[in-house]
Order: sequence, then structure tokens, then C-alpha cells
Amino acid sequence: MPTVDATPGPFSFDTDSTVLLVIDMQRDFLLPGGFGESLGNDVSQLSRTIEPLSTLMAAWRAAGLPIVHTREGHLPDLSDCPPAKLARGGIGEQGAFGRILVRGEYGHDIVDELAPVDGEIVVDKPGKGAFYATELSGILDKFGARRLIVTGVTTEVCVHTTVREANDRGYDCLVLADCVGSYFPEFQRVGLEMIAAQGGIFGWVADSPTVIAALQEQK
Ligand code: TIU
Repeated sequence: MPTVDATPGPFSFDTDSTVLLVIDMQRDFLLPGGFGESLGNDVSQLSRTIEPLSTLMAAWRAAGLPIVHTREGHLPDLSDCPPAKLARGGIGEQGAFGRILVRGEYGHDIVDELAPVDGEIVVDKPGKGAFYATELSGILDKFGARRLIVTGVTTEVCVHTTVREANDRGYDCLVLADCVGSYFPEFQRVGLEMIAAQGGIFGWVADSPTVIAALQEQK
């Protein structure tokens, strides 16, 4: 079984029951002019995740293993957007890449470098967590998933919310530090510390090259 040197300890994963989850690598969060920048954020903090994540996804696909992508966003009539989220502004307004975080708009979709390939599942989610009001649980059941390798943006928002949801549902989560990003370096550091603290209260933390090496060792 592939084993990764992680914090707070080794993380072993059976390739028959592990899914790579790629959270919200959308243009609206990553590109200048998108929603992320409209909130006053420094989007350059997120783009460093694209290259290692692309390399990891290629290795994961080469091993024939499943990837599930998510996108945060709403129906064009915003009927699935909670009033409190809508009231904070931005969502549904016209941005540089179409209406912000609205399904079907250019900015809502995943950046070109990390585009899903044929057969990969994309879960559209209205909230920060990938389990809330989505079909993700059923999809993971079909894959027989017990462990998740978690990547994407942002570390302290959608990644954290999803890892907490997954942990409560019994999944072991390995979060990859080089493949998750925050607009705020301090939140990146503390967000990762919070996952692995207290003996791995929410999960494990490692870097993607260790996962790729573990996959290749077992060939
Ligand atoms: N603002 C922020 O950090 N994140 C989000 O709004 N969504 C996700 O994290 N995907």
C-alpha cells in the first residue's frame, strides 16, 4: 500500500479506495479580475498551486485513479445562493469573466491547466463545503472511497470546510500543502497546522511529490 511521509504521521492509502479531490480551481478565484481579486485579495498567492497540482493530476491519471473536481457557484437565477452570501455582494454581478460565480460563465469554470478530462466528475456546489447540498457523498460511495487526497483553493475556506465535513463523515483526508493555496500566507500556514494538530484532528498534511513517489514505488 502506498505510504506517504506526512504530518502528524505516515498516511497509507489503498489505491482502490482513495479519490483525489480538486476543490474550486476556478478562474474566478485564480485569475486577476475575478471574484477573488474583487474581494481585495492577492490572487498571485493561489497560482503557485497550479503547476504541482497539474503534475500530481497527471501521475494520478497515469495510475488510473479517480479525480473529482468541484466548482463553487450558483444557478443563473441565484435561487440556490443563501441570502447572507448574496447580501455580501459580488455573487451574480458582472465581472471580468462573466457573472461572478454563476454556473455556465467563463469565470466559474476551472482554469485551463487543470481542466477535467473526459470521464472525470465535476461537482457543482453552492457552499464552501463540497458535501453541503451536493451529490458528493453518493459519488464517493460509488468509488468505494475511504480516503481523500485534498487539493485546491482556498486553504482556510473551501478546503478547510470540506476537510471538516469529510472528517465528520469518516474519511481520512491528506491535504497537500503545495497544492492548496490561500490569499493570505499566514492563513495558509495556520490552516495547515490546524488540520494536523492534536494528532491529526482533521487529517494529515504532506507535499505532492511524496504522493507521486509513493504511487511510483508500488508499481
Ligand atoms: N474567499 C475565499 O477565500 N474562498 C472562497 O470564497 N471560496 C473558496 O475557497 N473556494
